[in-house]
Amino acid sequence: MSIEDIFQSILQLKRGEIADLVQAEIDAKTDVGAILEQGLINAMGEVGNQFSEGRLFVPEMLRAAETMKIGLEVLRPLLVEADIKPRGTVIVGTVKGDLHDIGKNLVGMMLEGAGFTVVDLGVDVDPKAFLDAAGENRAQLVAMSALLTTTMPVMADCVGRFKEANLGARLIVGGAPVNQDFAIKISADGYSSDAPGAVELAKNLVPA
Ligand code: B12
Repeated sequence: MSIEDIFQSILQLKRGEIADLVQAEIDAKTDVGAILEQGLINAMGEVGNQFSEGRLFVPEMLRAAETMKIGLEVLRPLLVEADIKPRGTVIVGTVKGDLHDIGKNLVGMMLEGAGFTVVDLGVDVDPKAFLDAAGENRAQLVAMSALLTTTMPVMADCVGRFKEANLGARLIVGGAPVNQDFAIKISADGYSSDAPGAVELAKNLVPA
């Protein structure tokens, strides 16, 4: 068994197999980062390519995502293994109109692993819900995810409302179509292209 088998199990939509495959790699002491990147994340990238090329459709994309999530749950204890005292509270969510949650979940897990208390608002979160949750939880940081170009403007709306409300929480953004230029343009406090980068941002913006 190998990481390639994990990659293939996602492409072949084998929901029943992936948990055992991931566990086998963990037992074999394969690097967790490699399982995550080369097995799980790369497979979703390939699913996206096949969707763009019209070789795979929404129902398959959904099953691939479900398969990936099962694999991610097996990795979860290793990703959140933390022995650090609480560092602060982060609100995470995917913005209004957007139902993609795998990247957001990964960011949440890694932030948890770094000692942050994570309040996950799920998907399709409107700016007011981000604002309310940040106030109620006295959050230091809000991490927003968007996977669709059409939902990126919601991030701008959200940043604007936070600045107006002057709550003091910092805002970071991410997701496949988001980039540094966009983050600067909307006056977000930070951007990263991946979950470890989100943790670095969080540590810098919310010092222990
Ligand atoms: C799986 C998937 C789905 C699943 C989602 C299931 C789920 N529970 O998430 C389903 C089938 C529901 C779906 C639906 C749709 N999808 Co879709 N989907 C994907 C796919 C294949 C993978 C996304 C994924 O999970 N990637 C893996 C994770 C780990 O990566 P990630 O999300 O990018 O997250 C990483 C970083 O971006 C970053 N990050 C993420 N969030 C954050 C937040 C912060 C703060 C930070 C710092 C970092 C960060 O860290 C993460 C880990 O490293 C992508 C293709 C792709 N290459 O992205 C298309 C894709 C995003 N989908 C697309 C489309 C078009 C759709 C639909 C409109 C299709 C349709 N016709 O219905 C619908 C929209 C539904 C909706 N309203 O949201 C397009 C978007 C095109 C665009 N430019 O807008 C893509 C790019 C496919 C393509 N190539 O065309 N989709």
